[in-house]
Amino acid sequence: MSKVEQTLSIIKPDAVERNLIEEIKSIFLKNNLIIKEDKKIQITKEEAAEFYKIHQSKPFYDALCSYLSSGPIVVMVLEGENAVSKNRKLMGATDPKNADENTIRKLYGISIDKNSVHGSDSIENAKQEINFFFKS
Ligand code: IDP
Ligand code: MG
Repeated sequence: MSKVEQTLSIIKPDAVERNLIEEIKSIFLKNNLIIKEDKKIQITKEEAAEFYKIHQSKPFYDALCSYLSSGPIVVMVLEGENAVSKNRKLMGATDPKNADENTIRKLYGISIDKNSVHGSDSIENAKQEINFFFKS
């Protein structure tokens, strides 16, 4: 069963810095994900801490929040059939070393922390994350 869904994608600072915005967007478009919303912003560490609060008990939480707020990011709402799982598949594994060939993280990720993209991991989280950046 396929259905049209929305998911949140973020192009992280390492990829924005390397001018990979258009390359990454083209991967979504080629795979039938429409970019419904799109903005380039820089968030504060406090905002990053709120966004990533699900990870607050992890040893890498502080570094993760510092990193996401360290430079401009591009936040997007992607829409298409099975958008949540499709985006996760296009992104590849969290650690670029383990990511499949031709995934965004395999192509562009530098390391587990500088892994170029974020994507919502469930429909429920997608709704929350979209609302976080694009309040309706
Ligand atoms: P995901 O981005 O593939 O969904 P999560 O487990 O949700 O992965 O972790 C969120 C982010 O935290 C990852 O994208 C990565 O940048 C960072 N991260 C995850 N695990 C580690 C780690 O073991 N060390 C450093 N950073 C990590
Ligand atoms: Mg995650």
